[in-house]
Amino acid sequence: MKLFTGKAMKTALITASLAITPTVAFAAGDNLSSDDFVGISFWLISMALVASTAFFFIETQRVEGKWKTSLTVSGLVTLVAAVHYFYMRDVWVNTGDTPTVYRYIDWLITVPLLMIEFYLILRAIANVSSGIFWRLTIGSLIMLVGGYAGEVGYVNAWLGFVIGMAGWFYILYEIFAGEAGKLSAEQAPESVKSAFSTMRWIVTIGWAIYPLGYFYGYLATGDPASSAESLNVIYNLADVLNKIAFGVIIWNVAVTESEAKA
Ligand SMILES: *C/C=C(C)/C=C/C=C(C)/C=C/C1=C(C)CCCC1(C)C
Repeated sequence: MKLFTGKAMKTALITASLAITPTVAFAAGDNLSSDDFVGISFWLISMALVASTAFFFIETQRVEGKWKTSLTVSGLVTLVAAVHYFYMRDVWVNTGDTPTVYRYIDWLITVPLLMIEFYLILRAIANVSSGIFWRLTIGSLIMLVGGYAGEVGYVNAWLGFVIGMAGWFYILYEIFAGEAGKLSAEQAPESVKSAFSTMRWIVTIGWAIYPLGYFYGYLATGDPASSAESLNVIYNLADVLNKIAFGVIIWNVAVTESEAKA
């Protein structure tokens, strides 16, 4: 079954470009100064996210039916992030402030979508209980709500950090030692096993960058202006790995598995 026919594909692409265009225009009044490296990193990454979105959506045409959903979700992650990057870039360029609220809105949507990817790639190869999906979603919510409450000062910065870490460890437990980890080890073909394993290392190493950013931004003592700069650069680079590279791994396994069947 073809999930995206030629027409549906065009509609999806047009919708995506429509979603993006007004936000691009919205940025037109700004002057990005040539020594604002944090601002430049916001620009570079927003463009990379747009390009990745187009790539993932177009490549859904190339893979077998059951892999199309995974690729579509990768494209949604980069699309949602691209739009947030336009707003974040404007906040940064205009005010020099850290766009915390946009980051967390972005994470609130993209992190659960990234978690769904683990569920989807397992579902493409085995019978999977919805418990995996719920546990990963709940872990993400605890992680993000804890971090947000700490960053904006609803709770003590350390308390927010500890709650956030607990949510993240819960996710790691599920994908390494819990039902999801066991399923991949016992039932997945080689290519899926290897993708699953790379994905969970991204969630371990790549995701560790965010609590480090939080630590240097809020818990370590230092000059507040320079820690705002490092916080944003660190988060921006982390997103390249955790959103774009993560999507590319899924794209790779989807293409490999589809071509093996063909
Ligand atoms: C695309 C965006 C992603 C993958 C964002 C991930 C965010 C995190 C892994 C955040 C983790 C945090 C903790 C583990 C502790 C508390 C503070 C957070 C929210 C920064």
